[in-house]
Parts: sequence; structure tokens; C-alpha cells
Amino acid sequence: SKKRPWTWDNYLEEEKAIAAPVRLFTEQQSFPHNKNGFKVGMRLEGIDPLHPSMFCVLTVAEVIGYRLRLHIDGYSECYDFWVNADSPDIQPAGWCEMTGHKLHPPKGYKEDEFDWVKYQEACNAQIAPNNLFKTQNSTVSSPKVEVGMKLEAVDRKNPCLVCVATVADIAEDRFLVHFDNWDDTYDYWCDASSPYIHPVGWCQDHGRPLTAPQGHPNPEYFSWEEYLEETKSSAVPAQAFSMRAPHRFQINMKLETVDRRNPMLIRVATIVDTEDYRVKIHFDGWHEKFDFWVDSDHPDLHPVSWCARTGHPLESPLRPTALKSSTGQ
Ligand code: MLY
Repeated sequence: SKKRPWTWDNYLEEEKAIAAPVRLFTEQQSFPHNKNGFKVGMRLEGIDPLHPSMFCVLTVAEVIGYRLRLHIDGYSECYDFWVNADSPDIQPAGWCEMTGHKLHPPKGYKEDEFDWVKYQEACNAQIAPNNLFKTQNSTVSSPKVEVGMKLEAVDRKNPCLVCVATVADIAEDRFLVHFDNWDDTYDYWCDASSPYIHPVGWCQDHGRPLTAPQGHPNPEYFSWEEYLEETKSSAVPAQAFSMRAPHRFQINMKLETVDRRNPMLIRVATIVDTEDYRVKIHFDGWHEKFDFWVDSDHPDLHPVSWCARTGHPLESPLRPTALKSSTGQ
């Protein structure tokens, strides 16, 4: 007998499983309302994922469905990365200049030497048109947040640490969290609803240790009052924080998820554990050693049939054994 092609409908029925309801996903994870208009070769500006404080000159290297592989101009392909077409991390050429951000030029160019018009001519490159970019809802982050203000923030790479941090940059409704006296590899962009950021004094109020800036002379006796005075800075006002509600994903719900080890692929996945703001993802048919925790609002999580709707291939589950199909059932 012929093997039935893999479909979500058949699979959910066989597995007696349910698809994670679309309403549990954020707008960025859910079905897009527009087509991906980016084309290979188009140039743009965007955040370097390994150095979130840097905006770089990028080229669209590959387009699949609603996703893009981006190349950082002048650098090795090993730094290429994938984003959704509506990613807030990408901007049109000229955005940095317009918004007062430093643009990191392609390798080989000096900072002040780079000019989009000349570059475009020199490379015979096409600039990605403005209308391809998602215009962020003008729900601008509360005007209370300013660059240089201090806060307490979770180090996402060492999540048990809550540390002294600074708002290092602001773009649209997000700000860049930087850890005082550390390099920018720990930085991350978030908005006021992030569960990972807190006002000055939060650790003390919650009986939790606060990690002082690197090299602080007396880390055990860190005092915000002294530190704000020393650094002539102020705290992000407490009213600027508006922590979002926990997600409502549940164990056993199915979804589609980008494979971290090969981010060109999207696989059939199951939520196998939950915390307030994170879910643990299992790739169906794969060893549990590949399971991982991820923020519930991560843009690499999508509802069932996102791939079909956006024109992206979906990797169906690995079949545990050939036994079932060989018995003809
Ligand atoms: N074990 C790590 C910890 C670094 C923590 C940095 N945070 C606070 C930004 C190290 O010493 O490299």
C-alpha cells in the first residue's frame, strides 16, 4: 500500500495531540499579513546577532518563504543568519543616519568613509525598498526611558545573575540592555514588557543578590546611591516597567520551530515543559538531547501550518522505526 503523505491533520489525529492555538503566539510568530518582498542581492541595515550593539550593512543572501538569510557585507559567510521578513532587527538603508545610530561599515571601509550612494554604485547593488520593512507600531517605548539610565537586568547568558545594567541604545519601541563594564556580547534588545528587566532596588526588595559591575572595588557592598552619583546617571523610572503576563502554552502542544543547529530548517515540534516565560521544545522523532529552552515569544516559534501558509518547507518528524509502515498499517 502507498504511504500517505505526511500532513498535520493526519499526524495530530494519529498522535492524539493538539496544535498550540494561534492566539497563544505573538504577532511576529503568527501568520504574516504580507508577502516577503525581499530579493537576493538587496542591501539593508540591521543588528549583528553576535554583537547586538552594532548595526551593520547587510545583503539578502537567500529567501525561503517568509524568511531571509542575511550576510554581513565584507565578513565571512559563517556569520550569516536567518530572520523573518518582519523582523524588528532589520531596517532600510539610511535608517542609521536618520535615527542617529552608528552604522558599522563593510569590512575594509573606514567609519566616516562609508556612503550608501557610492557603495550602491560601486557594488551595483539594489537597495531594499522601504515598503518591504515592517513599520513598527508607533507605541514608542515610554518617553521615560533614556540612553544612559541604569537598571537591574538578568544576564541572559547566565540567567541566575541579576546585574547592574545600562540602557545603551533605543530604537523604536525597544532598548538595548548593556551590562556595566562587560563587553557587548551579553547585550540584548527588549521592550518595557520584558520579564528580564527590573528597576533599581528590585534585588534588594526581593532578597536577591545583585551582581555589581565588573571590577567594582567592593562588589559585596554595592550601593546604587553611590554608583548613580559616581557615574552621574539616573535610574530608569519604575513606572517605565510593565512586565507582560506569562504565556499560556501547555505541555504536549504541537508547533513548528526553527532548528537551532541548522537554522535554515523548520521542524515539527512539541512543547515538553514550561516556565512562566519560556517553553522547552522537543523535535518530534529526534533524541531528547536536542531539546532546548527558549523564550515563549521567540520569533523562531510558529503555529502549525505556518510553513504551508508562508511557502517554507517543513521537516516532518523522523520516523522512530520503519516497522509500522512495513506491516502495511
Ligand atoms: N562566568 C562568566 C560570567 C560572566 C557574567 C557576565 N555578566 C554579568 C554580564 C565569566 O566570568 O565570563
